[in-house]
Amino acid sequence: MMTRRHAIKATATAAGCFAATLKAFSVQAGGVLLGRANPANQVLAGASHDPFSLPPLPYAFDALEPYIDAQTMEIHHGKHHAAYVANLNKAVSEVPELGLKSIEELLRNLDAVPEKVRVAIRNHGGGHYNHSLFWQMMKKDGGGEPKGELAAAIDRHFGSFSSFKDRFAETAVKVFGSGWAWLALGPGGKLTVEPTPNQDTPLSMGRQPLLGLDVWEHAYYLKYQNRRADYISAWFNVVNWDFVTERYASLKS
Ligand code: MN3
Repeated sequence: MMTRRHAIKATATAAGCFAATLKAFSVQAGGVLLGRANPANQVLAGASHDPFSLPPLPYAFDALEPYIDAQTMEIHHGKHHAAYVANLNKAVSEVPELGLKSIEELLRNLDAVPEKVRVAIRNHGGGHYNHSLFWQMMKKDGGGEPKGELAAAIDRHFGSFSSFKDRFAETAVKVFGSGWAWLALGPGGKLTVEPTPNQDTPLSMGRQPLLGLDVWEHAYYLKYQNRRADYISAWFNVVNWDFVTERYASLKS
């Protein structure tokens, strides 16, 4: 016999599953596609009732060689990011209606998340969100400098691209322990360079991440060991400025 409680749970699960299917097609962050609507994503969503799924890496594991090695990318995406997704889904299963919200909605208003899962959503949801962006913020044959409006805004806020780069690198070097360095867009079009600890994201502080650098040791230790500064300067060679520029354009309007 199906009790009322079971019926509610079944409905919530079905709704979560529907939301997952929708998300696979259109996970958006301010108009910018976070996940890619591709067959691999649809298979992931179709095979699971979990509301959140691991987006496929948008390039091969070795695409960022020699700056970021293939083994690091494979473990980073397939183990670390996958674990954030699994733990996020586990937390959401305790409060199924959260599965109807996008990851952006959850992180933008953590105070609205029930206390019993708030830390888990902050850490694992943040991990899922940050990494989903991070993969897109890099590409094969990346690097160089931004163009157009973003280049002008960087000059305006930081003096020049080169002083922005120095400031970003210094912020990333100085993160104590595990965390991220960000270029973020705040109210009134203000650009900031800022660190976050753990998997915290500028999104939870009212700013949109434009560019982020993961400085957890899992992001670089196999190739760079303790030489985080070397990883940071190498990483600038794989930055996908086209993605960052488009993201800036769509978020600032
Ligand atoms: Mn990471």
